[in-house]
Amino acid sequence: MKIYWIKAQAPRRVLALVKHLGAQAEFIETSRALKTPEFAALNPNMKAPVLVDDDLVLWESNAIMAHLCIRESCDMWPARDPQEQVEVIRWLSWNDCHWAPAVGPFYFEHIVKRTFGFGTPDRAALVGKVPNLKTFAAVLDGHLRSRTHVACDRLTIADFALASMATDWRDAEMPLEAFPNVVRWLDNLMRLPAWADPWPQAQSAAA
Ligand SMILES: N[C@@H](CCC(=O)N[C@@H](CS)C(=O)NCC(=O)O)C(=O)O
Repeated sequence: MKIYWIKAQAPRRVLALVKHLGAQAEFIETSRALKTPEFAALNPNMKAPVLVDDDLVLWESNAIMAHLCIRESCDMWPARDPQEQVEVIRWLSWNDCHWAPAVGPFYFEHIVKRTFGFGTPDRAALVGKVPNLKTFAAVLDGHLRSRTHVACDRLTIADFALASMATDWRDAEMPLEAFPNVVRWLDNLMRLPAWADPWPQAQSAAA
């Protein structure tokens, strides 16, 4: 199995899960190859992550996480329970439509720019993003008031999806201090070694 990755939030979900599951994989750092025809043949979106598992070529981190759970018999994707699948899909959808767009501008200005050398954060551009972040942080905080995890009362791929940008909230200057249940949930995830340090050590690089 091969995982094509760059040091960014969507690959982070997949890399953390592979490590958490103890699955064997070759990790291919792809930042210099994303826009090549060879990589476009794997993922026409020219984005990471991509998983290659025998004949299967899979892009989209949530789908990759579900595949990994099925492959490794892990209930972080509830393959045998349709009602739990509904619950996980609800939160994956909420992430894509609401939470990721709310936290994404902060993640981009502070983390993406620093990681890829795109310049300094434009804090002024973030001022207008605060109300939307607070709106959806309040939803998540209320949900987590009586829960340790986002879905199914246990760790699922929904936790990794929702936390993939928010986990950097302090560095990214996301105003989440007023949402203690979100902070507790993010701090607890950081106690998972695979989540705290998902990045592969030895890297092969795509040309
Ligand atoms: N929805 C996709 C997002 C993929 C994506 O946007 N990947 C980013 C990193 S988080 C990327 O490859 N960016 C490089 C680029 O767009 O050039 C997923 O979850 O896999």
